[in-house]
Amino acid sequence: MQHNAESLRKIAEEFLFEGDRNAVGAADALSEEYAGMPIFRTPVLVGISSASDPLYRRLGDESVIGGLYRHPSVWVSDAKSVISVFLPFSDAVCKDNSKDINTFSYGWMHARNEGQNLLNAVGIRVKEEIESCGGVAVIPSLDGSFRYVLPKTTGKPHADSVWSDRHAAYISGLGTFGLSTCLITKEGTAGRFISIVTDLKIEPTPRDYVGIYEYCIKCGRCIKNCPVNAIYKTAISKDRDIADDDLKNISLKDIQKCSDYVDLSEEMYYPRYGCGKCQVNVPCMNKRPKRRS
Ligand code: B12
Ligand code: SF4
Ligand code: SF4
Repeated sequence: MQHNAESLRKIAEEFLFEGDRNAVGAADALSEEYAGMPIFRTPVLVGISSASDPLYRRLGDESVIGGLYRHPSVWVSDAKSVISVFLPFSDAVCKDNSKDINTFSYGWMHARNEGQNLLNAVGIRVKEEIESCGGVAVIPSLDGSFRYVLPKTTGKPHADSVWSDRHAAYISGLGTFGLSTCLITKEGTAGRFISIVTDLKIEPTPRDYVGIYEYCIKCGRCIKNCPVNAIYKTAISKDRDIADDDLKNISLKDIQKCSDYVDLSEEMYYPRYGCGKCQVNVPCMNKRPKRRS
């Protein structure tokens, strides 16, 4: 079968909503009221990019991701396409995390942890579909060699990783970054991404944007929401490739502060963790935000 973005999207969506897979199990629930809470909502988004898109070469620049990053052709020799999948969080998850900025949300932590397991299963379902069509497929984030490093270790202002699912989503036409550095899709920013690299040729999804921060309306709500002020207005380092128009308003993040805060949630709720206040109660939470005219 010759797949395209829509056929893969349907496979992912059907799998996600089969039976009661998309709900927090009673045995896992941090408290009774979370049992049965839906984790994701429709529609699942799927974008495709060509593995030979020149942007994939750019990601290795120190100012974009850095030296750890591996090109799609390192993950799959003769890679032809990258499939990017976005699962938006349910209204219940977003509502729960919107209730109190200074408290870790059980609903969000379930979405981070049980949601990630479900996202992995969706990724594996897509990978198996590709394999059943004779393709080779690799999910970088599930590969044993996946790793990332943070400023504390490197002294660099941002994280470096062997693969970034957000950058793959950007190249695959799913959306652009925001001031929080989170990726904003047409279904918003609250949700999770996974990517599958394959040697099957699949028609790429056109990008309806040029700038890397084009969907962000620079309202600053994510900055206000962050409990540890990890997102702030600052001077832009000149080596970062940001459109002139964005330079006036842009904010960057203190990733280390964020990471330390997420670690605190883990100390309190191990094995679960997560914060995500920058992704809720914001105009880009569940849709592409509109600029006021
Ligand atoms: C390492 C990591 C972290 C680290 C560092 C985060 C970071 N911003 O890098 C820590 C622990 C702090 C963290 C925190 C969180 N994370 Co995290 N994390 C990751 C991970 C594993 C890798 C991220 C990575 O590669 N960063 C690399 C750096 C370079 O990325 P960057 O700084 O954003 O990149 C900028 C530059 O490249 C710049 N740029 C400059 N020039 C150019 C040129 C071009 C062409 C381009 C494209 C870009 C560009 O633009 C980017 C945006 O400013 C991914 C999963 C994955 N495998 O991808 C999840 C991921 C990014 N995390 C996610 C989430 C949800 C969170 C949290 C909300 C925690 C939670 N779950 O409760 C917070 C949010 C923090 C935030 N505001 O970003 C989601 C993001 C979803 C989204 N909508 O964006 C991801 C994608 C996980 C997933 N599977 O969905 N995370
Ligand atoms: S909250 Fe506003 S400034 Fe922050 S990423 Fe969303 S649209 Fe951009
Ligand atoms: S995840 Fe929490 S700590 Fe990290 S940037 Fe977002 S709001 Fe701030």
